[in-house]
Amino acid sequence: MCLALVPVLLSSHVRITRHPAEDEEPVWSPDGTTFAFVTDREGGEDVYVMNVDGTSSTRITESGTEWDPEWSPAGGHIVLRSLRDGNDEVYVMNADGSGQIVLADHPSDDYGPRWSPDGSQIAFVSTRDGNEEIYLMSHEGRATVRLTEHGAADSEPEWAPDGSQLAFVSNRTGTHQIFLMRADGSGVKRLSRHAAVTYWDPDWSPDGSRIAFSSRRGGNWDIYVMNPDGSGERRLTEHPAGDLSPRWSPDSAAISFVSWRDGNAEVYVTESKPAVQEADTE
Ligand SMILES: [Ca+2]
Ligand SMILES: [Ca+2]
Ligand SMILES: [Ca+2]
Ligand SMILES: [Ca+2]
Repeated sequence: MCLALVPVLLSSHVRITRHPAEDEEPVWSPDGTTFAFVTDREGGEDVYVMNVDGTSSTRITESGTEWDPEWSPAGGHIVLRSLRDGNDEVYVMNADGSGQIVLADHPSDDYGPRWSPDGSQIAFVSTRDGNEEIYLMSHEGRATVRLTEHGAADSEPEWAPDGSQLAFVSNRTGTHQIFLMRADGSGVKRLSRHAAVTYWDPDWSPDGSRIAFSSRRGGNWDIYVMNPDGSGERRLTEHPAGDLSPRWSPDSAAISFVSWRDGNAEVYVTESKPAVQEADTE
């Protein structure tokens, strides 16, 4: 693999949380004022909301086994992964934590929910057919259909902003790579171009112009962006600590992420300016 490194000015990173607990999985609310995130500040992992400057954090779940928060496109609801029933289920609740309802209710593990841009469907991951596959259900938890059918692990679904395609992660070619498929599961093609490295956490910018992701290269996780055709990878973080979980701001101008650079997991925000351009060739 040939990486042509062209150093330019690294983008600035602003630290949002300052707490000895593990603060992870920040997701911007659609109006850009609030993060939902996961933290173990009070014991187990629960979902909290806070202002985007890190103030006024409020716990909205209570089981201590909650992950994968995701806002509804209209902002009134949060869908998440919960282990409260003994296996992973997808739950939905009002954004203040009230009205919690199970959606994907199955003895298998069900997790990773991502709401479709029009609000009508939720993509999620389930092991109900023997290995990790990606499914769609209605936003009310009905009419579940399977999108992937492959013996490899298929996870991390992420909608294109126009709802026509989903990006996802699969290790069907040996390493974890980012793939694209149509919203009916057809037309699967590999998007990421460096077969020897690990890709994770795809997140499509709301303006459709780029896909952010995390990637482990040389043993180090960093945040990257690429064009929606897989070209033009650019690295946004350059730190030996783990940098993961990128999420675009609603205006596509900034990316939140998690880093362990200050000794425990904290939430940071970076501008999305390119830091290092890498060649597309392997
Ligand atoms: Ca922390
Ligand atoms: Ca389940
Ligand atoms: Ca599979
Ligand atoms: Ca790093």
